Amino acid sequence: MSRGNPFRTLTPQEAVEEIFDGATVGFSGFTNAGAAKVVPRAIAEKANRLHGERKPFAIRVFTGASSGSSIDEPLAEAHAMSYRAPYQSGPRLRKQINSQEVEYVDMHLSHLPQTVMAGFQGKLDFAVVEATEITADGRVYLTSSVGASPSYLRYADRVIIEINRYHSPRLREMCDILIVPPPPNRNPIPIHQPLTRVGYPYAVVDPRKVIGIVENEEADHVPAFATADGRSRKIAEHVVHFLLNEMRAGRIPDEFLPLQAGVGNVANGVMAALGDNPHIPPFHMYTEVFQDSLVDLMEEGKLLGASTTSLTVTSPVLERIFENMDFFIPRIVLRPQELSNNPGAIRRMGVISMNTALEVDIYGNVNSSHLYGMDIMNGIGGSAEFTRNAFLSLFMCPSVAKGGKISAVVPMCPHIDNNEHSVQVIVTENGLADLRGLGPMQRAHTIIEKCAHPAYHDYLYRYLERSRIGHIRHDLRTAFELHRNLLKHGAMLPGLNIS
Ligand code: 0RQ
Repeated sequence: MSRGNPFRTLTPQEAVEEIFDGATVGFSGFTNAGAAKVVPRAIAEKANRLHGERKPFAIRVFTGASSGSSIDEPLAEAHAMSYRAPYQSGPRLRKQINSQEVEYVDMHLSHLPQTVMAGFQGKLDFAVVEATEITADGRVYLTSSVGASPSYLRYADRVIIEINRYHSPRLREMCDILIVPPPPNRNPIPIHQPLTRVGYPYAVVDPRKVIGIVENEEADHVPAFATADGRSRKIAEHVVHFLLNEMRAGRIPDEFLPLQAGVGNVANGVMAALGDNPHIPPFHMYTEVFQDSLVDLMEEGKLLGASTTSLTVTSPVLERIFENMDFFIPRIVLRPQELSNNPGAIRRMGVISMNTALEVDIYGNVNSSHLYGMDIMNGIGGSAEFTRNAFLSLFMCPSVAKGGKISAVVPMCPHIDNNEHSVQVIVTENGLADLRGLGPMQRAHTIIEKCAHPAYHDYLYRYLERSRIGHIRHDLRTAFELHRNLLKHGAMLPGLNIS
C-alpha cells in the first residue's frame, strides 16, 4: 500500500461483514496462483457461524479457473457455495457438484470476462482480489496470476483487496493488462508474437468501491505435480517424434511454433521431453498455465519466452523466479485470460495445442470433463479455445485407466468437449493417430490401431462391424455398452485381465 493511501486496513472478519447470503463474488486466482486466501476462509467461518444459528448462507462463486485449497475447498467444507463458474478441480467441491448441492457452469475460460461485462450470469456483488499494492487512485498491482481479476475489479459493486507481502512487487513488470471493450467496435488485438505487450502493468478499480484491504503474507498453495510415469514418457516420445517429422516435412517452420500445454503429469512429461530433445529448436509458449518444468527449460535457454495467465509453480520455484527477476521479467508475460486464451491470437500465431483427454471415441471426439457423461472431473478449461484455433491440435491420454478396467478409446463419448472437427492428433502410450484429412472410417481404424489398448481392439472392431452404415457408423443400442458395464460391474469388459 502506498503512503497516504486512503483505504482502511481490516481484519478478514471485518472485511466479509457486508457479504450476504446469495451474493455473487468474483475471486482472484487462476489455479491456486494469485488466489485470494484469507478472505475466503473468513467467508467459510461466517457460513459456519450462521449455519450454527440455523441461518442460510451460501454465495455464488467465480474465479479465473480452479482454485483448489485456497477458495473451493474451505468454502465447500463449510457448505458456503450454491453456484460455481467457470472451472474447478477440488475433490470436495466436485462431490457437491455431482450430488447437485452446487450448481456448476463449466465454461470456456476466455469467455468469462465478457460474460461478466455483459452480466450474462447476473450482477457481480463483490470482488476479492489479491495484489501487491493498491494506489490511492485505484491502480491495482496483481500477484502471480491475472485471470479475470481486471474484469472483477471493474464490474463488481464492492471490492476487497488482499495485500500479499509474500509476493514480489516486481510481478507487475510481467503483467500486460487490457480489458476488451464491448462489441461491435472492437479493434484487432495486436498480439503477433507470444511476448508482444498490448496493455498496462496494473488493473484499475474505482477507489470508492473499495471496502478495505486485508494484509497477509501467505504463499500460493500450488501442489507439486507427480513426475512423469512410464506411460507419460512413452506419450511424450510419440509427440516429439511427430513434431520432428512435421519439421522435416516443412509444415513447422525452423524457428518452430508457439506451444500450449495443459496441466498434469502427461503435459509435464511432454514438456520435459521436448526440452531434452536436441533436434527441437528453442521455442516460445502461448499458454494459460506456466508450470514448474518450464522454469528449468527457460533457465536452460530452451524456452525463449512464455505468455500465460498464471505462474502455477510451487513455492520453491516461485522463489527461484523472484530471486532472478531480471532474467525472468523479459521472458514471461502475464495476461488476462481473455487474452492468454484468445482465439484470434492463437490462430494468428499458429499455436500447437497439447491437452489431455479422459477418453476419446473412435471418430476423434474428446471427453476431458465428464465421467460416463455424468460426473464432472474438472471442466473444459481452456482446452477448447486452444484446440479449436490451433495450427496443430493434439490430445493425449493413457490408453487405459484403473488397471485396464477402463478403455480410453470408446465407440462413442457420452460427453464431448472437443469434437472431431477440431481434434487432429490423438496420442496414447501405444501410438499416435494422425487424423488430418481422414474420413470417419479411416479415423476409426487409425485410432483403434494406433491408440487403443490391444486388449480392446477386438471389441472396438466388432462394434464397427455391427454398426449401421452411414457417413459415420454407429450401433445406437450398444454405443454406450462399455460405459454401462463400467457403472454396473466396475469394469468396461468384466473378466478382462490386462495386468
Ligand atoms: O482417477 O485419480 O482415482 O486414479 O480419472 O486421471 O490420468 O490422473 O488425469 O491428472 O492427467 O488429468 C482430463 C482430468 C486429466 C485434466 C484431465 C480417472 C483416472 C484418475 C484422473 P484416480 P489422470 P490427469 C489447461 C487445459 C480439462 C481441462 C484442460 C483436465 C482420474 O487434464 O481436467 O484441458 N482437463 N485444461 O483413473 C473414468 C475414464 C477415465 C477415468 C481416467 N475414461 N473414465 N475415469 N480416469 N480416465 C489447464 C486449465 O484449463 C487450467
